[in-house]
Amino acid sequence: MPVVFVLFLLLSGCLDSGDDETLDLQSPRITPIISSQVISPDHFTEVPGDVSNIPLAFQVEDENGISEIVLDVHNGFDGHTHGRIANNNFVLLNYTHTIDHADLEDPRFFVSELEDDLSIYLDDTNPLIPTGGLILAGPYHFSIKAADLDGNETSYADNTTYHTTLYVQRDYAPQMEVNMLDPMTGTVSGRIWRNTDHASSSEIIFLWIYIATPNPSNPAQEGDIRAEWIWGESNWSHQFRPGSGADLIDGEEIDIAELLIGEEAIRQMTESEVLTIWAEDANGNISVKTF
Ligand SMILES: [Ca+2]
Repeated sequence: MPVVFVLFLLLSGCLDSGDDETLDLQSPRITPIISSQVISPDHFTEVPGDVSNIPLAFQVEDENGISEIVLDVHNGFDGHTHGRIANNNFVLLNYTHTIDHADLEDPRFFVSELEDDLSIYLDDTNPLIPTGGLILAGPYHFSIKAADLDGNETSYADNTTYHTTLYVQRDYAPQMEVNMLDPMTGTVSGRIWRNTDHASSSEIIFLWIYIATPNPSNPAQEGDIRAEWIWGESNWSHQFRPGSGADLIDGEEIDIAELLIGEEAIRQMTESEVLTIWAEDANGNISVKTF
């Protein structure tokens, strides 16, 4: 037998003989439930205006036992508000829920299926939303973290914490539709408008339109932006773009074709790129849709 191979056997024998096999360095694994390809809510979920709760479906496993699972939603508007939106009934959506070790039937395995009704409520069923309060539409960060009994925690850095952005749309926030998007001819048509049927709507004050390649492997970001346009002035500061741009002519009804006519960046759009529209109103709502 070659010397190197003997050494290998001796070394692996040594490793196996200690207490090492009981040492758990692995954080809990957060995965989709068996019957599904994805965790719910999925990456970049757009929550329609008439939906009042976001169903959760995921499972968590750890061989040495789960100590806790923490679910969290907080705003991803990326900044602070100006004083001008402080005097209305709108509140930021907040949600937090902790599942403790003591709550677990099986300490090594937790599963929440859609029918279990573990949901994020978007109305005052959620104790963090005051009675009669309206949540601000906008991008929110959602995360599922977990820790095991040995203190190993999931992390954002290696994506073992599940995290994504949810785009919560509301009927009182800016509305938008794109009827045609044709890179061949460089044509975009559609509209962005204030929903005057809703008493809590307000005028549109800011528009950010961008062309980007979505990056699902980096769910914290909106993708790699190739071209962008800005009109009006935002209520929210943002890390990656200016807070104001060219004058916004109309806060009630905006023709997208007029805004983007002749833009070469539309003609250059590839199969993997998308057009995203981010519209804000005077109350602080943000509507984001991707086409
Ligand atoms: Ca573990």
